[in-house]
Amino acid sequence: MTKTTSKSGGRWAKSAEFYARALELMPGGVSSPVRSFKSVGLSPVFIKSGQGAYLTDVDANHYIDYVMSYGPLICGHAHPAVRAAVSKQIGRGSTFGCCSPLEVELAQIITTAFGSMEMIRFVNSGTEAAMSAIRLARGVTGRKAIIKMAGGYHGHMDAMLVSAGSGATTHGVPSSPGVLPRVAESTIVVPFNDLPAIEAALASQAGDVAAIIVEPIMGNIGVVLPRQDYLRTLRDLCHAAGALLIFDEVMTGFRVGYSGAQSLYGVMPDITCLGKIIGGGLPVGAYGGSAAIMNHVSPAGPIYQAGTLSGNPLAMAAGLATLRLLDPQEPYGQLELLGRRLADGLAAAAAAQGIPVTVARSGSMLTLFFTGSAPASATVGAAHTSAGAKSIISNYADALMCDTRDYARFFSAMLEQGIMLPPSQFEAWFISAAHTPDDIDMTIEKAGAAFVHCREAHL
Ligand code: KE4
Repeated sequence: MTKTTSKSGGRWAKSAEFYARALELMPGGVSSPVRSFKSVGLSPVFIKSGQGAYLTDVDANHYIDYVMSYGPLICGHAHPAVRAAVSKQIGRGSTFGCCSPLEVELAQIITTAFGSMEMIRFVNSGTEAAMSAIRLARGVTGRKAIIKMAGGYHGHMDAMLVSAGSGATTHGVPSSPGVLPRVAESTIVVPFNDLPAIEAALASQAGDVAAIIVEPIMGNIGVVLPRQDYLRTLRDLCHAAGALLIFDEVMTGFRVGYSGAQSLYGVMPDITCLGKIIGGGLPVGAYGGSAAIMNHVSPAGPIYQAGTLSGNPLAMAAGLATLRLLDPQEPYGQLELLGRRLADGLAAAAAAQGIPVTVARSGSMLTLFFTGSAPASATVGAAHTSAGAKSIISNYADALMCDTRDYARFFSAMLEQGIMLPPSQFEAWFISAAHTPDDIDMTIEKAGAAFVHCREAHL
């Protein structure tokens, strides 16, 4: 179990028992790798329940939660409206293998919120959304190559589990065993926020690029914001090369604003991927775009994609209940205030201990980067910085220079104090509408103690 646990005896005893059993039954004892706490050198905590902004684990430890299931729960755990909608629907059945009115209702809300999406297809995960969007782009353009960002995460489909190849703008190489080199070689990996790299990659593929796929605000290397005009120029370069622009807004959709990052930055993609919030905590993904593009998808067109539980009424009910709690103004105004309060408080608490950090944020998603060893070369972005912070993280290479040991120390010290953070430097923290200013202030206070712990580790 965790080092902390061995020190404090049985505080996480039941989690340890569950983990021992889980290790016998599931690879790494988990259903998704990040939950293993491996990146922070600890053993995982097993959660019994969530309520609003709070979690309770199987040992009755309570936490203020900033994981929030990695984004879906913008209104908090077990929201009454979601519980009522799911309870009502489950009594009528969860899935029919037939069309249901709820998928039409949810499609209406989403395509109204996202003006670039005239039509939408529901799937069951963000991975499926990205996988289907890439197949669609290739089918529509008749082209092969896909350009993605280093550190960009679009789910676990083979073509996206690719690292940059030897030549910066040539064929990718598999980043996981089991991905065939010939699949990886059609994926070109370039740094985020680097327009010359995009130009070179497009030129190197001589008209064979089907699409560029990008998280418009990166969230899977930690939160990394696009430089001014980056997205606009990226779109123009993409279209000049005859390629489609795919925005993966699985994390940012309905998160950074009611109409996602594309509205925030005023740049409309050809295809958008969504997930997380649109399912309200149940498994829902989606991809969408113009009718001209989407009508290539079966059965309207020849590009095949299907799913037994796609659009199932139970998940649609959870998604509808959640999106009906949102509008273009709220809870985004409240979340901006809470996000700014937390980011500023973290930066100030770190500065008080002389710990170099950068807090990058967009609304209610943020990352506290421990920049003690990050390059001074990284350019300035729109982020909260603490005194002594050497840089603003602008791409994956910068993020990889961060001090993951300090993050692990900080994570452990916060967990001990009842604050649940994502167990990796390279993830985003999420604030929900259920978090209160008191929760934020308590988190900042506990972060102060955790930064002392980090400072003492350097003495
Ligand atoms: P899922 O297949 O996990 O529903 O979505 C994949 C995905 C696609 N695109 C973006 C931008 C994403 O952030 C994700 C999933 N995000 C991770 C969090 N870093 C999910 C957490 C996990 O893998 O357990």
